[in-house]
Amino acid sequence: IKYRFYQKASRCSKEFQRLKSEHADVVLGQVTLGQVLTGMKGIPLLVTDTSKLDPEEGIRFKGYSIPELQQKLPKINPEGEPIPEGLFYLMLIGEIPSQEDALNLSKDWATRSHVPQHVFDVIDAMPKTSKPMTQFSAAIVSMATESIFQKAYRAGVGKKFYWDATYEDVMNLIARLPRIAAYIYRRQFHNSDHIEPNPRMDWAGNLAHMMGFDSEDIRRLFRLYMIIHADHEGGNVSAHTAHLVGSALSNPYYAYSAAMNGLAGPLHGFANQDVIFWMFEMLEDLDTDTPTDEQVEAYCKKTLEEGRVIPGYGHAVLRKTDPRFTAQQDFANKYIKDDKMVNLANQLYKVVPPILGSIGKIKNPWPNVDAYSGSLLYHYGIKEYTFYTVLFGVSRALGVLASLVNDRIYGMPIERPTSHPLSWFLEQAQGE
Ligand code: CMX
Repeated sequence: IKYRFYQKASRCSKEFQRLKSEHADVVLGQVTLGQVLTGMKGIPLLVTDTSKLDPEEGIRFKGYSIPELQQKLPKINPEGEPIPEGLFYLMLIGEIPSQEDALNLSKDWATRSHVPQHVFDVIDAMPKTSKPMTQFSAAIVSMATESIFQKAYRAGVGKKFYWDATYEDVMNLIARLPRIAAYIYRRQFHNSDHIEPNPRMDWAGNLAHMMGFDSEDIRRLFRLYMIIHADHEGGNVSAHTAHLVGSALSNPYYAYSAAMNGLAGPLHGFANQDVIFWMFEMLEDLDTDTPTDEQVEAYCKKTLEEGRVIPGYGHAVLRKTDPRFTAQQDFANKYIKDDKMVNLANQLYKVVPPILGSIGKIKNPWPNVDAYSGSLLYHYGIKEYTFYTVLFGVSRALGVLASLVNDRIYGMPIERPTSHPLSWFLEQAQGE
């Protein structure tokens, strides 16, 4: 896989360098003050090859939509969902892998999955009251002791070989994340009764196994979950953070730990757990498990009046229902007959968009990925929702870290946009 990646990516790397040297003056568009003041939305600033987000259609990974991936990527169980190894291969190399390619990747990650003892010691040293994402981020950064990139850099390895050491770090890091996540879960919620990995299992199946879930149902859910959360082009907070930190040639452990600190924010990956928390809060407040649409509507309005956001709804880029939401809803329709939280997630999909749409300022009243994931996890018995964002973090590594290897093989420079004081922007506005 490394050789195949090198063959493909070195061609792109030449194109990157050619664009830089021959076409640097090409104008890509205009930047408005509005874009600067609303989070730099829509400015084409980043080169990311793993996936592209269309506002109307949603995410495509190397050109493939989620339903296409569900059809084309290799599966272990023909009735189940594809294994995420196949998606990583696709994002890294740009081709749908064969069954053998995906299984070889699974084996490769299994051989790399040993987590050094000091990482567990770091987790164990933290109070149990520390949030799972705090433990996850700390565990990842503590693993920087293992960085092959850092050692290679210190040894003076040439720039054109940076990608190779980055690739090794990235593969090791991805391989170890399930063990770290499961360790945090079992420590926090199962009295540190840890479960050893099964080296014969696939990456997502093994994560479920180490968390204590061995049913085919959960493996199927985890494989779907790990695929749909894996990447969302380059500008989202976690992906952009890893790219930015990596651009300083900080090692992949530093870069990914930083990305996880961004993912932990309530406007980003924390919504994964915030949604279910808010849904339970609603049921408790309404004192019923089966609220009417009117009750749900009134509760949503109350949330908004309190100045809070409706978690799981809205998006910085999307302008339609997130296909990642739809993939999960289809999954629930297929496998879950009647479930309190799944029913409520469906009911919210009916009630929330008209309310948000009527406010006017909200650009996208439709649900995002986080509006459904918690209900599915909860249904299958993973009820400890303070942990959910860690699962998001395991998955997000696939896209973000594949991009980090690209960054280094393309020879991307340190990122350094320009800033100005507010007075400068006022002057620009007055000078119009
Ligand atoms: N509930 C209430 N208000 C919302 C809202 C929601 N779900 N979505 C957007 N708004 C508000 C914004 O807070 C903003 O208000 P102000 O002008 O008062 O600051 C206004 O509507 C305009 O926002 P926008 O341009 O439509 O959306 P942004 O790009 O600024 O924000 C997002 C996008 C996702 C942060 C926002 O929709 C949100 O807060 N959603 C709820 C949290 C959530 O689900 N996050 C997960 C996103 C997916 C992910 O990364 O995992």
